[in-house]
Amino acid sequence: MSDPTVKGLPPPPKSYDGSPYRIAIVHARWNDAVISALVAGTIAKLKEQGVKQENIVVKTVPGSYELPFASQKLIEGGKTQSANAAPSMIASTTNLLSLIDSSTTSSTPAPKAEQAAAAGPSTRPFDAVIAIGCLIKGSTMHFEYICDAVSHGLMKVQLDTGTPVIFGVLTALTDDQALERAGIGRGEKKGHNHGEDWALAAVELAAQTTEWAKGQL
Ligand code: DLZ
Repeated sequence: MSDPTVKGLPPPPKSYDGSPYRIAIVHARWNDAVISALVAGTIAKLKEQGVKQENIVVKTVPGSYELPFASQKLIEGGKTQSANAAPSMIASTTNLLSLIDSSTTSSTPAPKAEQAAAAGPSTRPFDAVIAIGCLIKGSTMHFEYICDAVSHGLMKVQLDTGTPVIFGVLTALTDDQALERAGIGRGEKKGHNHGEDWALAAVELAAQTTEWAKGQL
């Protein structure tokens, strides 16, 4: 009999507020039922941790083999977008300062649209990427090659870019193993949605690497 105290992700030593962070999800489309459940579980848990809907960017690729390349390109794209947005950020800061200034001479509050624009989607680089796929073993060596390439590829991307990449790839021997790890098992045992764990890991890594980058150890 399995010991329930041995397996699974225990809670982190402290809780993390996900509200400042921008997270990318890139998912394969192979094995859609499993993937859809995993992506939904991931997004729900990210939001529960405080990550804003507008700061969750979701992209798709055909299969898991494409995940490392897509993760790398998304991370680069996020950095480029952030650099391009910098001049308009300065402009909007100036606008906000002028609003503060005018508030000393007038009691009129800032217009709602301007407040909303200031609180719009973040253009900061991605704080973490969650790569989601589902590989199910068939009768050839295809599964072994792809599992190996994807796991090594995703590790390389996070080490090369300095952005955490969460390994959200199920490597299942049977359909039922995959379904149970997405929380949609066919029997009475529905299993557990691992997307929730990947969301928690993304927020934890985003928070910690942000602190460490500032020398807050
Ligand atoms: C080709 C293939 C096969 C057989 N099985 C899966 C799978 O179980 N899960 C998955 O995510 N992708 C699979 N693929 C597609 C490959 O990952 C990849 O998209 C193609 O080989 C094109 O590069």
